[in-house]
Amino acid sequence: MAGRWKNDLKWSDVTPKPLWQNRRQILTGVGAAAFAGLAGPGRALAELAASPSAFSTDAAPNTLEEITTYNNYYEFGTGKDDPSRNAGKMDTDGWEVRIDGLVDRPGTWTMDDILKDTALEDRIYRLRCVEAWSMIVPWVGFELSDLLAKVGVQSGAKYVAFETALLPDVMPGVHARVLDWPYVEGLRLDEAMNPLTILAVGLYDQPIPNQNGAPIRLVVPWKYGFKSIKSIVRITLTADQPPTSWNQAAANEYGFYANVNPEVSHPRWSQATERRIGSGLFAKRQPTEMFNGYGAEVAGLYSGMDLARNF
Ligand SMILES: Nc1nc2c(c(=O)[nH]1)N[C@H]1C(S)=C(S)[C@@H](COP(=O)(O)O)O[C@H]1N2
Ligand SMILES: [Mo]
Repeated sequence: MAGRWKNDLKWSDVTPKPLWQNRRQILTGVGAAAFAGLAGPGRALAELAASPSAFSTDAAPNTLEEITTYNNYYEFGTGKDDPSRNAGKMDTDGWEVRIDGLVDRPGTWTMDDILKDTALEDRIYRLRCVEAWSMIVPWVGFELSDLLAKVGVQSGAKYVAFETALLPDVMPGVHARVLDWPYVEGLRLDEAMNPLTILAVGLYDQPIPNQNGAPIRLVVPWKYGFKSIKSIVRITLTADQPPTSWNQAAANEYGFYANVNPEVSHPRWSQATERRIGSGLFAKRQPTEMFNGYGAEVAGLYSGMDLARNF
């Protein structure tokens, strides 16, 4: 869609900035000139043009600094600041996503293919990690259902499986057997088709930083953060429930569904409350909401299911 980017730039024209700068600075001529210098020859600076969404929370987003320095991306290390220190070496130029399985048009998609005729939206979502911390993140993305419609989901498909890139040369974390790499995740097809489920390509109106899952990652806001798989290279439509990394690592701690649920404790800690990142050392924990507060949109997906058993 023309105008997806200001100046009609293509995804491949954009270099995510090595250093994140104040947005106000970007919009001034001085800032833009400084960036053009940083971006290097032949590369242009773009700001993602996205429309607002009724699905956004009006809660104040966490700062870009918080969102990009407190991360879980175990391929780059298990420390919260490991991804921001290590993920810069991942090269996302020429990224491709293979879409296959029970689809009418299997194939390999570049980011330009994926974003062609795709309207981007701002989605300011709550993110609740299974470790009982939370953030508010202003994603830029589009509904997964838009992409699935383009590939044509066949009637036998019941689940969607996702896979993260496995790049041992730049991912120090994959040399440790914390998980069985590559990181894999999955959704039931109706969960994948829900309008809340997005593929994010941006954050704070800029291409998504590597540590947050560049160049394209899943965001499923009513589920624990580990379902929102980063740096996707493969999407497969399947008839059977696909294996998922955390469930395989510890099935008694991490279920396939992983819906945020304050009433179902993790075996080692309560999920009733959460710590909002950036709220300060002495801030009160806040109550965790069923489905992370998205029950009006998604509770119907689970009617009749025992959510304590299907955790
Ligand atoms: N490939 C991959 N995806 C991943 C993870 C990971 O380690 N590897 N961590 C998950 C977890 S536990 C969370 S809470 C979110 C964190 O996303 P953020 O760092 O953008 O806040 O990413 C999820 N996606
Ligand atoms: Mo998480």
